Amino acid sequence: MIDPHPSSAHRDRRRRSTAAFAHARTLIPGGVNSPARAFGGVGGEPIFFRAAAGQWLTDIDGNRYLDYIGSWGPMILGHRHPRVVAAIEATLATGTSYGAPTEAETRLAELIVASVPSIEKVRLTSSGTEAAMSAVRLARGFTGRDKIVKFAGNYHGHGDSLLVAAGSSAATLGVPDSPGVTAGTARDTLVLEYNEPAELEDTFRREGERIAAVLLEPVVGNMGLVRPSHEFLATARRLTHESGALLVFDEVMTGFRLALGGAQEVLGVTPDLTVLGKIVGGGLPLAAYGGRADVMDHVLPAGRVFQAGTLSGNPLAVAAGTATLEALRDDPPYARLERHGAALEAGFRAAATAAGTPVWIARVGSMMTMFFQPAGAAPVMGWRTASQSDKAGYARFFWGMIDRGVYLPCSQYEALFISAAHADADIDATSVAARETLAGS
Ligand code: KE4
Repeated sequence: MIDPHPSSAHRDRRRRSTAAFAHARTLIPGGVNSPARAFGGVGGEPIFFRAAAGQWLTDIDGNRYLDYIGSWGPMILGHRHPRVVAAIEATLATGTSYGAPTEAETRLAELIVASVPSIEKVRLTSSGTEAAMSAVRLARGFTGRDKIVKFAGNYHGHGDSLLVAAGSSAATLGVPDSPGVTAGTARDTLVLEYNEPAELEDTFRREGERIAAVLLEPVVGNMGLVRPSHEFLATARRLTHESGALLVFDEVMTGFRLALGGAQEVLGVTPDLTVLGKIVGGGLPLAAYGGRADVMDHVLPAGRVFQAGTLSGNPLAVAAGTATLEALRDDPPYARLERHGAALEAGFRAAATAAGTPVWIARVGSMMTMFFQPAGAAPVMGWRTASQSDKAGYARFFWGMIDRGVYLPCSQYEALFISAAHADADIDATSVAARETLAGS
């Protein structure tokens, strides 16, 4: 646990959050419904919120913050976008859940297929975990093989076979392998170092005919932001193709974020299956997995690979996701997000340089991480280097920015997200806050 760094001013301005957290802990494990919110990576106590609009969050003490997590990615349009609110309200007027098919689900499927060329058929689920877990089961069912290759620092939700050397909150909490994941389960998951093509080659030499799939984040957000090398992705694509294994892109975070077609559009690499979440649900519980029709047609009831869900394709979530994707299609924000991303990167870099703070900044579009690294450290290209970050240094930065009204990810091992609602003035103010924070730390 990082030592708490909140200033006394912080504690005084968030008395209601402190009380709310104490009460929540008596009823909810750790006081939160997801460990990523527990502030384990930055110390201190989580802040409780009561409202959001556009790029702004308001906590239960009435403090306002510029929001750079956007619900960990979904809120690319900003909070309470009029098209999304209107779509949810209109759906509310006719019903919220049927447990039966609706035409709205087919319309969302059409939008996903039109946006992501590698997806010919798609199945909706209620969370990214469910979608990733199902894609793994499908890859095993389609190939008849058992082994899955994943990469340290990549997080694919909390399905047992994927909670092995996970990134995201598991890494932040220093618990790479969770209790409860059996040795038998973990045995079929091979965990390699990201951006190490030679290691992947060697693994396929030894295990190729037993590997069902290679699963990866095509741009990693869950160890902080790490870009793939072209050689790494090309090697993964070649080896899976040659061996009959499937290449699965986990685009829960990057899907519709880096482009309408996700990271695969930006990087020009076509996977066999894609896992989607976050933005595709517009902030409501909805995720998806899809890809080659000849693979997807193995999913029950078209095929024999079981997957189901009471609230899969829930009308409210489908309405929010559809409105979000239509807004992204009709008025693509990606040039604006790139401009703001570049400006924020320049602002953070200038602040670190002025303060003499050694950092490594990685960014793709509106996703960015400033790694607090030892002076002269190697570029952060995988978990081996990401995990060397100065977590206490990041924690001091996080709390200094909180005190200046900027809400960054509460972990060095997460990416920040800029929304289409952020204005030039917000980006400038955030850069000034970073300069003041690093100068004072
Ligand atoms: P969910 O089950 O949380 O909807 O999705 C799991 C998941 C799968 N794949 C990727 C690439 C992801 O980033 C995630 C979830 N991301 C974390 C934050 N990095 C969600 C935050 C949380 O767990 O509370």
